[in-house]
Amino acid sequence: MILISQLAKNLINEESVAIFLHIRPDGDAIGSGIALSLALKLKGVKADVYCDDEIPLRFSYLNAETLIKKEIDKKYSCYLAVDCADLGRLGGFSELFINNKNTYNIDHHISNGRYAKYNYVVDNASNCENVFELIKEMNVETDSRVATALITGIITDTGNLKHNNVKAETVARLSELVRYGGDLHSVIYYNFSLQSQERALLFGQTMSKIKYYYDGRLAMATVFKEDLERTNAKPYETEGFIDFIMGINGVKVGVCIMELEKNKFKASLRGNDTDVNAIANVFGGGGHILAAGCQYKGDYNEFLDKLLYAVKQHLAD
Ligand SMILES: [Mn+2]
Repeated sequence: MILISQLAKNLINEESVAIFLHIRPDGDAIGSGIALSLALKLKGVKADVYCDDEIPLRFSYLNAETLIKKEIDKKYSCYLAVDCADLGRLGGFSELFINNKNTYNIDHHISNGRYAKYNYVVDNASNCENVFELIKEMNVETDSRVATALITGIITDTGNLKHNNVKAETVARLSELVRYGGDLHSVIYYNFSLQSQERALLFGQTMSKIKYYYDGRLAMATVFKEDLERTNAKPYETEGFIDFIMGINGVKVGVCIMELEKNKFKASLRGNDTDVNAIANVFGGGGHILAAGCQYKGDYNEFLDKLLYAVKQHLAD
């Protein structure tokens, strides 16, 4: 792994940096990308942010829809992925990334595939914390825009500080960022309070159909495409559903399944004293010990059976 001091040195000596976010971009990817691009610009390095997916509207307080582009039409001296555990998650940009020699990977997922020339992977609660440390190493004075972007990753990847990935350092960095003028209130309001009527409807319907297994230690909810169509909610609006499930008394493993297309599913897994990374591994997925994800191609009931079996193998008493 590249040392953070070397990483900072390398990046400020680059002429231009193309920063890539994973598909289905979340607050940590968006915050990492925007903060790093702003900091690089303050150092006189050209930097742009790209994502092969829609940027959720709620991130407009970061001006994300303007700052993040979908099409790339120029060359850069290096290519950098943030918050992205595996290259496939760059979507249509994966190939461009593979075909370039000067690549960087800044991430916090333990399952990260170290797919770049320079890999910087540290298991902090959010990748924005890694980016914050890097920005300090680059000797950039963090301004309020950078601070708000970084707060976004910390707050969203910790589920509004509710997950037990929060460490003293996480809170210390958050405090530092608020002192730099970061807008904590907006971050929490736009990510955890504000929702559309459509999302509220989908939330209610989904939670009314939660299924419990193994004496309530496993709770599972599923959002079918038909549910999205009926309620008019957007796929990304299911974010946060899993956190609600984890608050149910007695739940050790929470699963939220989304039907992506016919016979193709995505599952988000959360654990409470249970290694859900190991469960996701069974299906070729991964993430963190207590928060992971995977995909499955095939019949829904077949997926359910296999998932129930895999969970049973790892479930804590
Ligand atoms: Mn993240």
